[in-house]
Amino acid sequence: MAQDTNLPASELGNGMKEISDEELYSLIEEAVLDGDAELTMRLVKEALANGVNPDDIVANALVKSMSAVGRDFKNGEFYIPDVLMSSRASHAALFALQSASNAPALTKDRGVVVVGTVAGDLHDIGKNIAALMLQYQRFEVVDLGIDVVPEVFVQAIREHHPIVVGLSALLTTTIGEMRKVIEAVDAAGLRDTTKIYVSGLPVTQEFADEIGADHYCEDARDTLDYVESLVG
Ligand code: B12
Repeated sequence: MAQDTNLPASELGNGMKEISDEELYSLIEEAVLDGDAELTMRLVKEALANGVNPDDIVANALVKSMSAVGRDFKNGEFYIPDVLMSSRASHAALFALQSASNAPALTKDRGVVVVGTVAGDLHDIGKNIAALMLQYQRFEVVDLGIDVVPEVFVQAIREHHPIVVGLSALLTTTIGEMRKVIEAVDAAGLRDTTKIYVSGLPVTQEFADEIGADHYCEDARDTLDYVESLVG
């Protein structure tokens, strides 16, 4: 454990080195649930410094913690401000992962992937996790952000010639926007130039088939498998 960490000894024992990876994941998960961005960031940095694999931090701490946030929000134990605090903490973790000196993802020689959350939708945690995992596998990720209208996806395809475009939506009221993106790409004559896949909580394989998407990704791991399968 680095000396500048101000964590209570009771929380961390006598040193981070004595803490197992599992305990560390739990601490990160707890910090995200508490909405403590500073502590989350510090723990992630310490974990990286101690050689913990970034992918494992994402899978075992971040995805888990935001799923727990979702569960608590659903159960009425968390309110929007709590959710916002937790998502802020998870963003801090992603930032720490991205800026870590020992993070992989330095070369981007495997092609471009465009990602974005569709119009009307502000959810971006899942998209950011998927984007980060793709970057670790040396893909260049053009992240269009949230609330992205179809024309911006079309423009990004023209500009970046991606292998694949990943659309994200977390609301039943916004998944219809995915169809609009596919239609706009089609109308621009670009549908044959790129694959389009869809992801997010309310999205299903059936829905993906219905709107003519090339693929449905259940989670970030599935995304990697899919994109890998496209590049060979
Ligand atoms: C965090 C959150 C918020 C935060 C978002 C912060 C942010 N920066 O993202 C805030 C507070 C802003 C928010 C707002 C709202 N939310 Co909200 N939110 C959530 C919550 C709790 C967690 C979502 C999340 O981050 N999950 C964790 C990530 C890791 O999982 P994931 O997104 O599913 O992503 C995984 C896969 O889907 C996939 N994936 C996802 N996207 C992508 C993209 C690509 C390219 C790829 C490859 C993969 C991929 O990979 C990821 C990792 O495996 C969910 C509950 C839940 N159980 O999901 C509700 C939830 C999605 N929200 C909901 C609602 C209703 C709202 C609001 C309308 C609330 C309100 N009354 O204002 C607003 C809408 C705002 C808007 N216009 O978008 C509902 C949606 C219900 C529905 N049927 O539509 C949910 C399900 C909660 C609930 N049970 O009611 N929310």
